[in-house]
Amino acid sequence: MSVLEHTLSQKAIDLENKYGAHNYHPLPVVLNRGEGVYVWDVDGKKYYDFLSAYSAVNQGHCHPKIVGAMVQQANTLTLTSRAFYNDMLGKYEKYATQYFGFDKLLPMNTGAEAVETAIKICRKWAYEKKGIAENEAEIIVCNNNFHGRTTTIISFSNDPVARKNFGPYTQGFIKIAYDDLNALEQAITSSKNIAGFLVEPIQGEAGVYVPSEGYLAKAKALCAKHNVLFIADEVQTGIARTGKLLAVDHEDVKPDLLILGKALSGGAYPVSAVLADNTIMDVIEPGTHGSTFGGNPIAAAVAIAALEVVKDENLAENAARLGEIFRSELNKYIATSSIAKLVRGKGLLNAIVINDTEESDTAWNICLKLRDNGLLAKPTHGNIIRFAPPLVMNETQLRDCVAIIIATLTEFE
Ligand code: IF1
Repeated sequence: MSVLEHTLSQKAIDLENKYGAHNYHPLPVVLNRGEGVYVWDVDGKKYYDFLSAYSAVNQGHCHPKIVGAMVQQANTLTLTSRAFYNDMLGKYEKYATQYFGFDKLLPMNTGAEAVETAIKICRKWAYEKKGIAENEAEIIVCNNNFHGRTTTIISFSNDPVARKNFGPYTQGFIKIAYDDLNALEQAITSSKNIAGFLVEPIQGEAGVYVPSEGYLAKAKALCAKHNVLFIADEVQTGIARTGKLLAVDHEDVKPDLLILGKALSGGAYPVSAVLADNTIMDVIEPGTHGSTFGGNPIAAAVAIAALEVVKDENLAENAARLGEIFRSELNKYIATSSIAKLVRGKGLLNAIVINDTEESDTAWNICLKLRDNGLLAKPTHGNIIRFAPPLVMNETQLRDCVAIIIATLTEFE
């Protein structure tokens, strides 16, 4: 890197270090442009984006249809609050509820807000419809979950870094092992106060853990049998990422509460939502929940465009097909590799487990080398690297990326 290049990038990094809270440790690359599957840094170097902003940019960076909808609405009406009606929210709610097959949608902004909203709806349903004694509702969650960073959500996290010194913690959650139906049945039958089961159809941050075939369907059946709400957090796995519109679609499961975020806007704007049928959503009445920006006209316009792109460009089918190629090609390499232990995932949500300890910096160093070789990815935990490109990638680009990944890993053999 030349002195000038170093200066441009370093200047940006120094500004963040000096004026920004240090709540992240980004890979040292400073981006200033994105288009489709590519991003560029301030020195003009081009990269394949293999993180997609944690699966928010499924439709590709700066998709013209999504940006066009955002700009047009931004020049018309940006925000009314829900104190008044606007002409975009109802259109979006109709489009999205029919798109996903639910009666109603509650619009929010971030994934964590949508998860918090689902928890509130589940609890209110438990007291007003299931008849659980007030303040006694319990929601079952899985170990190694990631559902966001609010105080209630980290209250049921088992990640010490995400939890430490943020107490006192919110009560009313029971933790069980992921992908363990016996543990779920035991927890559901352990008490009459069980209101819901909140689960990621694939555990993303934990390291892209795909549960056993049938887990989601059997978990939903257990919930239905015991009048417990099945709450699917599809913030990361939804919107075509895993090769179906929703990850639960792989098992034909309809959640009682569906949580969406990230790529619901194609990464152009914070848009999240909770969807449910009337028997559940009708516990929400005026004054019981809300948000200044939730359901704003720009969010509505952007989400409609983002969802249209998913269908128009067959992104789920593309993710399924390219994901098979990705795992197949990497498995050929892994068969004789000393550095890569395994690849796992579904559609274009994948991860490679590196043959080193969680504490090692090998995965980080591999990501630095991937960066130098023109591909951006980042470890989830210690020795696991997540690979999640935009779903608009074509086969030629994917095979180019596989070649870059294998060539880079080979340098660490
Ligand atoms: C970070 C990863 C983490 C999510 C699921 C809700 C949310 C997320 C399944 C909250 C957010 C983001 C948050 C970001 C890094 C990234 C992430 F798994 F995607 F990689 F952290 F685990 N449910 N995931 O994955 O949505 O409030 O962020 O809009 O916090 O570091 P949000």
